[in-house]
Amino acid sequence: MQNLDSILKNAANEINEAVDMDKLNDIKVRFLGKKGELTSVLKSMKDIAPEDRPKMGQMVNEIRNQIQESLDKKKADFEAKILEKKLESETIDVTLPGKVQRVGHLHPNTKTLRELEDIFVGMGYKVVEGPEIEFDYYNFEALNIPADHPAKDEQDTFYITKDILLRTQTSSVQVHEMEKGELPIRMISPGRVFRSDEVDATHSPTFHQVEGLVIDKGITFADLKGTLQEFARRLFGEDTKVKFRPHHFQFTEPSAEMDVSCFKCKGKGCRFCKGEGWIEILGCGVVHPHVLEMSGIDPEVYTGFAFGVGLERISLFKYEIDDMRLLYENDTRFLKQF
Ligand code: 2NL
Repeated sequence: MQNLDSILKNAANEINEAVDMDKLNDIKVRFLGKKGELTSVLKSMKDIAPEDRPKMGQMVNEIRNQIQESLDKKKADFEAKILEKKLESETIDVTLPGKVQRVGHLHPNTKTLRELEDIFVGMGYKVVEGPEIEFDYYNFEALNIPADHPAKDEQDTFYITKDILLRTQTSSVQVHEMEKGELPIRMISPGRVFRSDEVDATHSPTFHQVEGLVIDKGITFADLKGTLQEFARRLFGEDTKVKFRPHHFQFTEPSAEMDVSCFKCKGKGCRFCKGEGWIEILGCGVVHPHVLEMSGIDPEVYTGFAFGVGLERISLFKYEIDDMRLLYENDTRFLKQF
């Protein structure tokens, strides 16, 4: 019994002085483990008088429980201290200024494109895309611009081989659509086009176009005027006026350029329209019968109109930007304004 008493005292002392979890575990093994001091007391029961054995067993159990309790308590102390340290080192200063989550937005060109698409989809047109690399045939020949025609010079482009080039207009997409022979056609074809141009405020070797094409029985220049006038009103506002000036394109006859009244000055003349009151925004015309014929459409049965808009040109005008290069430089200090 004296032995038990000293075991309890020793254990209590050691637990009290333990400095970490490892030490505690060590103590547990030494006092309570299979080869520990208490177990060896139990093993020596055979030397004790049989009538004292139950009492002895009970005491050993009590001491085991007491030691276990002290160990648990010390362990809880350690855990509390560890947590306290962690909380101290990981404190969050809720008064610090927050990090601003910057949200981007669409590029002005993308906004303009979506607006154009919405307008024409609303009028029943479908949006069709096609390859940027094309055969000379689809870019020029099928649009009434034969080899060695001087009109080809105006649209000088980048050639990959003699017959394969970077498209100068998205009309090529419309030629593919006409060749399918599914009529009527009501489509727009937005996309990137290429020209061998020097960079300046209004030119770039690559820009974007949206071309439109309608082919059906009985389509006339009146349909073209009505459609494009409605387009201009939806894009620039109800009171926008339009003006058609005669022009020449190889692929349309007759052809015209359409001006819109300057939405800034309402036609009075300002910096944007260079005092003109009008701004040129697209080229258009009645599809040339030979163009229909080449794609397998009978010009005696079907007629159509077509137009081409430079996307950047519209963006510059709508967002009052005076240099096209600003749209390509991707300087967010500039772009975030729109
Ligand atoms: C411009 C304006 C235009 C067309 C594009 C076209 C397409 C087919 C048939 C006939 Cl498939 N025309 N597109 C028509 C008139 C003008 O673009 O300034 N182009 C150089």
